[in-house]
Amino acid sequence: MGEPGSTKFQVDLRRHLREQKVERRLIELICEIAEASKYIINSIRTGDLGVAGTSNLYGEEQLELDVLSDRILQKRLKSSGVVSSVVSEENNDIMQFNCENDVCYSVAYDPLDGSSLVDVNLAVGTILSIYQGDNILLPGRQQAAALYILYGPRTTLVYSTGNGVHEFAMNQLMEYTLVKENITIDGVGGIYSPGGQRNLYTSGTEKYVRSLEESGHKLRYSGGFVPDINQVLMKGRGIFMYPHLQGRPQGKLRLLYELNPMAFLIEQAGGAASNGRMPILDIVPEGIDMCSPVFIGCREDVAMAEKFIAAED
Ligand code: AFP
Repeated sequence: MGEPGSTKFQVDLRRHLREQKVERRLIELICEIAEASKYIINSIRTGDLGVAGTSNLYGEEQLELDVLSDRILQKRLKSSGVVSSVVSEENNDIMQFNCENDVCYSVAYDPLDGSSLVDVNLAVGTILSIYQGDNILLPGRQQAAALYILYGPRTTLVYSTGNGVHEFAMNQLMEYTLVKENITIDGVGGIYSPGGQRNLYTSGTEKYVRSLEESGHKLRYSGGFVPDINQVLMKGRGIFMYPHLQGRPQGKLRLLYELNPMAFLIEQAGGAASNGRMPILDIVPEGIDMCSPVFIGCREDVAMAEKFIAAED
C-alpha cells in the first residue's frame, strides 16, 4: 500500500480493480454495486425511504429499508447488462436477468444485513457473492468475487477477486478510495463473537467458548454480521461464530449470501471458515435459503472449534 498522500494512496476502486487485472465486465459489475451503495447510504442516513422526496425511485408507498435497498441493487444489477441469475435475501426465487454479454455473472446478496439494527443506530451492511456464468448454486470456493459494504461511522467497501482482500473508504465526494491492501488475519487471541442463545449451545461449543474465555479472548458481539466480521478482519485476529444450536442444527446464517462471501474474504486473508466439521466454501448448496453453522476467523481458533466439536458433539 502506498504512503498517505502518495498517488498510490489515492487509488479509487475502479483503478484498483484494473491494476488487479480483474475481468472488465466484473469491474463494471463491482462499480455498479458501489454506485448502488450511495443510494442505500442516503436512505439509511436520511430515513428517506423512497417516498415523496426527490429519491422517490418507485412512486410507491414508504418501503422498509431492506426492501428499498433490495430494489436499488436489483435495478443496478439489471441495468448492468452483465448479470444473469440473481438471488436476494428479500426474494424466495432465483431471478433471471437479461445478460447481453459473452461473459455473464450471477449474484447472491443480502441487501441490508442486520437492517433491524438501524433503528438503534448500530452498523449494518450489504453482502454480495459473485460467480461467473449462469449458475448460482455452486460451492463458495468457485466464487469469482465477494464483497461487503459496511455502513458504520465510516462507509467502507471490502472486496476480493481471489487476489487478496482490500479495503476502501468512501470520501466526501462519495468515491471509494483505497485504505488497506492485502489485509491478513494472522494473529491469535483477541475477540470472540458468539451468536445465538448460549443456553442452546451444544456441549462441544460450550466447552470451546469457555476455553476462549480462559485464554483471554474478549466478547465483542453487535448482532450485525458485517460489522462483527469486519472487526475480526481489521483486527487481524479473533473468531465469529453462529453455531449449531439444540433444536436448530443448521444455525441461522444463510450460506449463499452471508457465509460464502465472508468465508471467501476471510480465507483470502489467510483465515478459515468452517461449519464445525468442514470448510464453508466446500459445502454444496441444496437451496437458495440453505443455512449453516459457522466458525470463521483466525485459523487456529477455527481449528480449535472443530476439535472441541469432534470430541464432544
Ligand atoms: P437480521 O438481518 O434479521 O437482523 O439478522 C441479522 C443476522 O442475520 C446477522 O447479521 C447476525 O450476525 C445475526 O443475524 C444475529 O442473530 P441473533 O440476533 O440471533 O444473534
